[in-house]
Amino acid sequence: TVSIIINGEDYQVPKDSTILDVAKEARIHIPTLCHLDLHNLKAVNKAASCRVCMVEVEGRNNLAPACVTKVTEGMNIKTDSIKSIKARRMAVELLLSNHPNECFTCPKNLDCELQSLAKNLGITRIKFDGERKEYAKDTSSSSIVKDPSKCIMCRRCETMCNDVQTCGILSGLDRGFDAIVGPAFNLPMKDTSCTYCGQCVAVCPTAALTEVNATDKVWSAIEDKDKYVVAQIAPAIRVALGEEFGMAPGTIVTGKIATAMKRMGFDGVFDTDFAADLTIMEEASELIHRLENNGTLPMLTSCCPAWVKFIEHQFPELLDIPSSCKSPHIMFGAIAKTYYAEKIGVDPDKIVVVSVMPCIAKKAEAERPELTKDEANNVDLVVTTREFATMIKEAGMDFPNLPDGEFDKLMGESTGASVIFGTTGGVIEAALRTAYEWATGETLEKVDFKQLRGLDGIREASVDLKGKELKIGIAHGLGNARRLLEDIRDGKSHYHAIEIMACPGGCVGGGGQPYHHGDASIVEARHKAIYEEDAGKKLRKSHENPEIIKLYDEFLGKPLGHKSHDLLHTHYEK
Ligand code: HC1
Ligand code: SF4
Repeated sequence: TVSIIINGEDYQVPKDSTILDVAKEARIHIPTLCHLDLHNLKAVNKAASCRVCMVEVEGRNNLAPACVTKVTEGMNIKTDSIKSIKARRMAVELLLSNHPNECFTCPKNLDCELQSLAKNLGITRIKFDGERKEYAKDTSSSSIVKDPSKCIMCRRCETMCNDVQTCGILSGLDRGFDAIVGPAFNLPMKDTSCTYCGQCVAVCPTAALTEVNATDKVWSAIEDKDKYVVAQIAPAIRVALGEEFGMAPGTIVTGKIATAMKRMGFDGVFDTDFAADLTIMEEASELIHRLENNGTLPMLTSCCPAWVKFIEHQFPELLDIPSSCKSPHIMFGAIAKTYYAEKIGVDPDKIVVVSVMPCIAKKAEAERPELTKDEANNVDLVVTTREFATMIKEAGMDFPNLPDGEFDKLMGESTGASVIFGTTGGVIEAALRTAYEWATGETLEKVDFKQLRGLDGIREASVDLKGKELKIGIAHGLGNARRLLEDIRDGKSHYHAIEIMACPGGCVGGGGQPYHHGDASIVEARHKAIYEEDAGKKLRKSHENPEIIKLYDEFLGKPLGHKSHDLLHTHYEK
């Protein structure tokens, strides 16, 4: 350790720490902007470009950026001197002088870190009134809008895309006043290998990167009396949406969501969890089929669209290993426009399926040619958790005080197995709960496969299927996925089944979830809540869902049968 003084008080702190780290530990607030510490993901943004965290160090002429300056023995630091406060304000005023002046209509209004910093530093006018750089927005993709005029060169997106996701899409372009972050040659996002995971959006402090907003389209569909609009919510929404209304991370709000959707005017209010149970019926059957018939192994889960795009771009030679199952929300759309349409006697062309997802990639997924080749698209519109929260606010609902409602019949029932889809390891655990019973013919008494759980980036476990060992691999975050895929490509993988989710934490950490500003404890709280919701469910295994049993009895026949093949499976080609 070393002895230092901060704001007149003595501290013993670990050698090699930064001033910012030790200040945090001492509960001394130093404002930051570009700084992003994702220690749980082993990534730190060290750009030190914003000059907001400047502090005074005795004996030095210049102020020091606290985020990258290491403490040394005897260092005497002042974080709150007039000189450092003035320097911070100057740094932010300079940023604002080259930033569009449109907070009212900005998608990040009240969620913007630059905006709140300006407020907290007491900035009430912009001193420097020079030329502002303006760039065209990139609206080429169905998932992400890039608005370089709002880029403050913090490089957080770059750290996320390159160091965590290993996709290498975003980097600094040009220099000085013209500098922005973007894809090489400033290509439109749709012409890059971007997976639309949205992790760059999740960490962008301003609105330089945001999701494509579909809320107006959803309201118009609801307003259109000719349309029959059904909504579904993803597993991970129920443990995160409350945050948008001041509720603690991990608060379970499933019932309130059902009520909110009904009050918004949706004709049918459903749960993607129903479709996750359906996915397990097909995916567990596919796994057993591959195991028993010398099929391609390992089998990889395929419900995460960013991960599917990643394998298409980065490992096209491995495209035969993901499961052929469509993702749950897409399966939901297919069943809503066939079975459900038939049951309620509505023309499928009139049905509009809206997915509420924690994910930005789901927007582009819903437009994939493989999934839209039928006359009716499987899913018509996708909004993120954040967009859905905005809709609830627009409708003036007091969300935390809404009564609990229920999802509608036919596609609203779900089991604990489907809930855990929302976090890393959950899909494979759900598949095992069913595959175990089908492969062994025995009842699985203990449904909690604790060995598959946790938040380590890569995990492995082996499960005994009555004498047959099943080896499971799990990765979340695309950098971790890359490591498992490299092993498969090089013939070094020993797994039978692998679950991959593109976002750190799985869907609970999705790019469309309430902003967590890099705070790992928020994703952790959502992760815990998912298992809590699972434990509280009466039914815990997908094949026990009575609405799923009815769906097979009355419509689909059997898993991997003809109808399933047509409606629920696909084939991805680059
Ligand atoms: Fe997910 Fe899925 S779990 S992909 O992570 O398989 O987005 O929540 O909806 O489709 O069910 C996301 C979550 C979600 C699908 C399911
Ligand atoms: Fe990179 Fe994901 Fe952002 Fe695309 S969406 S630029 S892959 S972080």
